[in-house]
Amino acid sequence: MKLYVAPRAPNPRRVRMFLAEKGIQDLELIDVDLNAQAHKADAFRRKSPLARIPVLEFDDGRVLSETRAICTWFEGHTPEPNLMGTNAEERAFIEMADRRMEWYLMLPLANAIRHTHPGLAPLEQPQIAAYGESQLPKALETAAWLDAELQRQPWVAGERFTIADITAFCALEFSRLLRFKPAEAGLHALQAWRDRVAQRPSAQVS
Ligand SMILES: N[C@@H](CCC(=O)N[C@@H](CS)C(=O)NCC(=O)O)C(=O)O
Repeated sequence: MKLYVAPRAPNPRRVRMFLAEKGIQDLELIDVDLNAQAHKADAFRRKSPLARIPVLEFDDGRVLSETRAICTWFEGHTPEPNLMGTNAEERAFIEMADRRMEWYLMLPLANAIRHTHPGLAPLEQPQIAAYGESQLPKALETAAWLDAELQRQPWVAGERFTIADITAFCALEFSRLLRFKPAEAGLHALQAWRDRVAQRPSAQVS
């Protein structure tokens, strides 16, 4: 199996962190040079028609993209440690938490960066600075809500570490490009949670 990734890109990082949590190492990692637009070349579009990574390519030629779908595949084939829920009840609540992190934290943060940071200009054309600036307060609103959640519970989805923590962590790490630090915004529970996740061996992948 081959996993197409790019250093510092948050979605490939989510998959790599998920794999590290599960101790899965038996797959080939292939770096895609996003700045050089390698993901938009015809050869790569045959694997990922919407020119996005991460992409998982099976030995039989099938290709799976979308971070959550890739994680679902690995969760099914390597169930322990469980990161996505052990029964329908838990799966639904963890998915809710994960999608909240994806849509209301990662997406506005990513758009804030993509539309304002010169390093992201090759990927985001046109860059619309005003749009990027409008996204940061939306991400901060979610971050403030999450801070309150983390004052009541240790992890994003509740009592244990799950895929939702991985999504939130990768989003926050990417936001360091904006020099965003939760503690400086008064979000101390979020900062403490971030620092705890950063101690995990899986957080070392980038
Ligand atoms: N919904 C997709 C998002 C994938 C995505 O946007 N990946 C970024 C890297 S983090 C990418 O491929 N960007 C290429 C581009 O913007 O042209 C997922 O969950 O995997």
